[in-house]
This record gives sequence, C-alpha cells and structure tokens, in this order.
Amino acid sequence: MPKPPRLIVVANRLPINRVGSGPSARWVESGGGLVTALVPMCRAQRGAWVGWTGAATSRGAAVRPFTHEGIGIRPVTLSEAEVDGFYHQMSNRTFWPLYHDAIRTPDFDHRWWRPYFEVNRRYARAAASVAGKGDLVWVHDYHLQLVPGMIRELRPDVKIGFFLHIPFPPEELFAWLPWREKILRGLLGADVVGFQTHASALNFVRAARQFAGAEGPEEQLEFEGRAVHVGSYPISIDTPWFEAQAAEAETVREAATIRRRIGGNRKLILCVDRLDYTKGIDTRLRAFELLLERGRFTARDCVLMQVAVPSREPVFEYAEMRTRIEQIVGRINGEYSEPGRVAVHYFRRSLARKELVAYYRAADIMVVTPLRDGMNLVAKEFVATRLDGSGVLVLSEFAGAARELRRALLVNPRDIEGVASAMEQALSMPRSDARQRMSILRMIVRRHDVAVWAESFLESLRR
Ligand code: ADQ
Repeated sequence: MPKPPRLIVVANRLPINRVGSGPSARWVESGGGLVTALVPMCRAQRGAWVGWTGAATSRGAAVRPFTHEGIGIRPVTLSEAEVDGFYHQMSNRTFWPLYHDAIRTPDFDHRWWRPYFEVNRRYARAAASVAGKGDLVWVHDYHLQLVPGMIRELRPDVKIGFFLHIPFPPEELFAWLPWREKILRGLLGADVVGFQTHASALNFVRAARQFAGAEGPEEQLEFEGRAVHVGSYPISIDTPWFEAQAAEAETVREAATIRRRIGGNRKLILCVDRLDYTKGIDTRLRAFELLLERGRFTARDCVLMQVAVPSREPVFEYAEMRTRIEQIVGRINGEYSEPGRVAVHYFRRSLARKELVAYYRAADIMVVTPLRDGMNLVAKEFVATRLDGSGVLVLSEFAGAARELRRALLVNPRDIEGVASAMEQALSMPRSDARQRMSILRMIVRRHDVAVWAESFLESLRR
C-alpha cells in the first residue's frame, strides 16, 4: 500500500523557540494560531517543519535536524547579514509596505535581492531534502515567495501549496516591484496559491496574467503547461481554546480586577495590535481624541486602553511611528484626563495569551482599525471570548476579517470623524442590539476556526 502523504510546513520561523541556555536549554512550542493549527496536523502525519530558529548564527554554523514531540524539525540558519538583507530590508521594507497599499513608500534596493534569493533557496533545499514522494509541502508568507518555484525545480514529485498571510496588492502597485516577474514565477511554482480574501486572489490572477504570461480562468490558471489553483482561504483562530480560556475562573477574576482598576462604571474601549504602521493606531487615537473633544462622552464615562506589542524596531518607520503614537497619547491625556481618570492607558508590551483573554473579557468595546490587514486575528479573538454575547466590535473595512464579520460596526479607518462616531455609537448601543450583532459574529468564528481553515487548504492541495 502506498504511504499516506506527509505534511511539510515551510515558514519563516520554526514552531518552537529555544529557551534558557547551557545544558538546561530546551525547545518550547511558540504560541499563535498557525502553530496551534498545524503542529497537531504535522504530528499526526509524522510531518516536518522547516524554519528559522530566530537567532542569527555565524556563517557555516548549522543546527542539526531533530525530532520534537513527533515532528521533524529542520532548522534554517541565517547569518546576521542575511537577517538584515532578507528579513529587515527586503521582507519588511519592500514587500510589507508594498503589499499593504504602499502605506509607507516601499524601498527597492538591488542589494537586498541577493540575500532574499539565497535565503529562499536555503529554505527550498531544506524542504526538498525532507519531503518524500507525493508529500504535501505548504509554504507560508511573503518572506518565502520564491520557494514554491525553487522546490518545483528540485522536487517535481511533491505537491506544493503557498499561502500569503498579508494582502496581495492591486496590479498597479505590484507593477512597481523590479522583481515582479521573478516573484510571480516563484509563486506560480505552487499547485495551490491561497490568499486571505477573494480580492487578493483576483489581484494575483491579474498580475500573473499581465507580468508572467499565465492564462486561463481565475481559479485555475495555466502556467507553463501546469494548472495552478488560486483561491481564498480566510484564516481563523483556535476558537475552542479562546472559549475555554475565557471560561476559566482565573480569567473571570482577572477581568473583574481590570474593570475595578479602571473604575467600575467607565466603559472600556480596548485596542490590541502589533506596533505596526498598518494597524492605524495613530488615526484611531485621533478619533478617540475627537470623541472627547465633542464632549458627549468624557474620561469619566470611558477609557481607551491600547496594548501594543513592540515589533520590528530596527526598521526606521517603526521607531518613528512609536514616537508619534506616544506623543498623541501624551497630548490626549494632558488635555482630557482627570485625577484618577486617565483617558488613555498605553501599554507597549506583549501580554501572555491568557492575560490577553482577560483583557478581551474585561472590555466593552474592541476597536480594530488597520489601514490594511490581511485578516486580523485580534478581531476574531475578541469575538470568541464574548461567551455571554456582550460587547461591540468596531472594525476596519480594510481588514480581511471585515469580509466575514459583517455585523461589526464597519468603519473607514482614515475617516477620523466616522471612527469617532462609530465609537460613540458603540458606547451608546442598546444592549439588545449589541447582543444580536455579537451572536452572529460568534456563530461565524465558531463555525470557521483555524482547523477548518487548514483542512480546507490541504483539501485543495490533495486534489
Ligand atoms: P499580524 O500582522 O501579526 O499577522 P494579527 O492577525 O492581528 O496580525 O495577529 C496578531 C497576533 O498577535 C494575535 O494573535 C494577537 O493575539 C497577538 N497579539 C497582538 N498584540 C498582542 C499583545 N500586546 N500581547 C500578546 N499578543 C498580542 C499577520 C497578518 C494578519 C493575519 C495574520 C494571520 O498581518 O492580517 O491575520 O498574519 O494570517
């Protein structure tokens, strides 16, 4: 009998982190939806994971492959210069801004192409060396866009899938990329190319026809005599985990403590993001400032809590944005706080996942206003924790999540007046209306969790 295919995941990072040092050092599973969804699948299928360890290593120092709790771990090592050229520069200063509507002007520097290409080739070779005939190799995200094509050259006997976690830009923006044809050829090396939304899938199809000579219908392109299936597979969260965590007595206690500490009767407006310019943190703060300026609600009625995880700090645009956000927070608090009633609480730190759930539970309103976002899991996580059906979600139209979470209060994040009005609407929404909306949102995240997402992608790949 032929062996069932194994799942080989190829992602920028491994699903485990090395903690501690010396003989007591060990590998522990990193959190996050992707890891939670794919690790059990990988384990069940005796699969493998190819990824970077997260620490730069000196040239030539390889970390040997090993097995961790039933999963083959194939570490990819990067030198400091490669972490810079491949990760900080090409991935995060070219692709990240370009694919997010060029919110910041992307930089195109030919010196970054070589490390991007070489690091992609290292991942591809690693994947090719662990895959068996007929295995399913699933490549993730914008760091590794050349990998599908490279694996196909090395191993035409495996099935190759690619999923992009961020948006794929409209053809007019994609056209800016000096390496546009190479990137498309890399992606078209896959059998299945998946996106968060139908709009991104369509953008890709147009670019592939225009710049790489792909032909045929939208969902089944023809490229160099092969069929490439293109589709949208909106990612989701580990809903059962969030529900179970929200129901824990400790979470309920923590949430009550948070509420007591902000002042019992004030409504808590919560915002949780990576500190990234795509997330619209500054415009959202300005909208809250406008709300206070209008005077219908004061710092006695409500408080905005912004939890922001530091991210990509070596990149100039991120440091600049951090300063701007901190200035706005200072300005709002200077103008509108009262003794014992701070208008904006700003925490620049990462929270443990359990703590985060307590904050979700404590909130009355969650405001998620990215200028552009592939999906946005925070919005779905908030919904999953609202076990009693309370809470209002204000959500940007430009987050992939808005395609599904249509009963949120949808806003244009650049329309500061509109966002302020949506916050006012959320603050004064009758409880029954809020519950009705939330019950529909909850049904969506319960039906469509991350396991359903992974299975639907893999089903396309097996076909
Ligand atoms: P991100 O841009 O990182 O992901 P998002 O989807 O919101 O954005 O995921 C962030 C994750 O980090 C969430 O799981 C959230 O709980 C966690 N997080 C945020 N702030 C935190 C804090 N202060 N402390 C602890 N945890 C925090 C990219 C794309 C998204 C896409 C995902 C998955 O940009 O559009 O949804 O990948 O495909």
